[in-house]
Amino acid sequence: MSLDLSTEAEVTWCPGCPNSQILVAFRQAVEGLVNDGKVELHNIVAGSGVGCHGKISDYLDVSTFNSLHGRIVPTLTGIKLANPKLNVVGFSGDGDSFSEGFNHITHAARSNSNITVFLHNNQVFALTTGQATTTSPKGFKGGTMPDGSINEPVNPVLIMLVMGATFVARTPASDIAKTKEIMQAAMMHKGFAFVEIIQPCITFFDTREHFKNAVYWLDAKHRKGNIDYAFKVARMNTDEKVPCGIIYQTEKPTFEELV
Ligand SMILES: Cc1ncc(C[n+]2csc(CCOP(=O)(O)OP(=O)(O)O)c2C)c(N)n1
Ligand SMILES: [Mg+2]
Repeated sequence: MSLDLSTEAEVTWCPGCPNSQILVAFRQAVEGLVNDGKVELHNIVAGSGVGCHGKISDYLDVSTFNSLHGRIVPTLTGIKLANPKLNVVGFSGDGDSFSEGFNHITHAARSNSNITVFLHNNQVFALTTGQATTTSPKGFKGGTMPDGSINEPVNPVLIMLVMGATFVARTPASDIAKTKEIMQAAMMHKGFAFVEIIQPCITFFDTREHFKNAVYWLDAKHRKGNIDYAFKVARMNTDEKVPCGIIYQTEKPTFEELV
């Protein structure tokens, strides 16, 4: 059965923004899971943070919530704790969860809250017109740092592994079919699922060419629960090659079960 998950809200992302590809992938992911009987539509909650990415909740005809900047993750944890039947997913930005909300995402991973976080990593504060976030590369030039950012970037995949996330993946927004599959796997995972989505900002930090050439897919047979392999993948220099796919998956009791 085809599900129409669109809304009447006008899509105001820049024409060509990969956020639209993430939106399509998620709609397809939900449609597939609902049609396969794996999740009921009324049990899906899709929250978002503040930033361009955050508009996604306006374009999804499911139960949604738009949080304060950096606060989507604890909001989702609260929703899941109040009603564990819900399938709770959040859309966050690199600024949202690795700058303002860094403390929240790390602790949600540590406690293995049974939620899913999709990180729209465009390596920039896009909505506020192009300042450096924690994931911007050293030397990144923006309005507030015309001579280039002086800090080393953080690596979201590595941080999530260190903090104990039980599902960690990376996918490029440009590959809608693969992103959909990974979203479905993340939403079906029991425990904290984190997906870094490479989402070049075509207006303030256009990295499309780099990622088009650098992305490659991991061989799935190595991944299951192999933390040494996952750390090796996470530490790879993404200036050269960008490994994508499910990097790590394991099982642990969830925060909600333990509470
Ligand atoms: C506490 C707080 N600090 C700063 C802001 C201003 N602000 C709004 S959106 C935004 C940028 C968001 O960047 P990111 O999370 O990477 O999302 P993107 O726009 O790149 O999708 C900022 C800094 C705010 N709304 N609240
Ligand atoms: Mg951003």
